[in-house]
Amino acid sequence: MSIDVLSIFPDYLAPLGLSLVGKAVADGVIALRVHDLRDWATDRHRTVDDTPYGGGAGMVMRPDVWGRALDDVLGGQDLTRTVLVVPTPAGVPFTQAVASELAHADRLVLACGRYEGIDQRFVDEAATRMTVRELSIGDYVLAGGEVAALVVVEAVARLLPGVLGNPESAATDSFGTASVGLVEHPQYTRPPDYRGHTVPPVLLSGHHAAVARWRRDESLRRTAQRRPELIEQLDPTELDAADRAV
Ligand code: 6GU
Repeated sequence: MSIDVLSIFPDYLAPLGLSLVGKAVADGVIALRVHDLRDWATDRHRTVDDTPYGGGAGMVMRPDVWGRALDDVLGGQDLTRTVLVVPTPAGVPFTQAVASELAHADRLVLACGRYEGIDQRFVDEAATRMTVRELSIGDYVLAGGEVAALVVVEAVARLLPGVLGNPESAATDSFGTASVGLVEHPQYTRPPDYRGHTVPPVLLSGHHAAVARWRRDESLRRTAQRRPELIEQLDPTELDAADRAV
């Protein structure tokens, strides 16, 4: 997969060179390029924004600067499997299902806005040529799209073939395919006694069915406590008798 990130703070994307995403880039699974949007400004001050039509606070990013940057980054390629991702608090919620869809693209371009956002015409014009996803990573306001871009790239990268050491962990962790709609059970490792806190005995029992049942119960209990709205959305046919007892 090829991933291009456009930002006025390209250094903000430096963490993409580390850890799981950094390894995927080093292994050639991801071709990653980070660009400075100001390279497409035309004035001496490399201006990328202007005051909002209609008045109000803040500045809006100019569509012409963004449009030139996008065209250059795309470089006249076939756009059928290209997705432009625009992080914005006004976007559709970014979920594991959206990450899975994005993982099927050949190419992602992430347009990180700052200030009051990007002129809507940039998004609307791009949408006449390619798939565009305006995405929000949660109900809070960040100063710009860069952190959201890190979130999206990492969530997508770990779904790409050959990126995770153990593909099963992508399927079993919270919101993965094997446990749709439940958060994960707690995890334990050595030592068996940490400052007086011991490990649930069933996990030391060697009884695999009992361990699986305990984990399922803990997932349900945690989900009910922390994410009651997810319990409402559960498919009742996917609950067994033991689930219903929790
Ligand atoms: Cl994608 N961008 C910004 N600026 N703030 C956000 C967000 C995105 N998602 C939640 N808050």
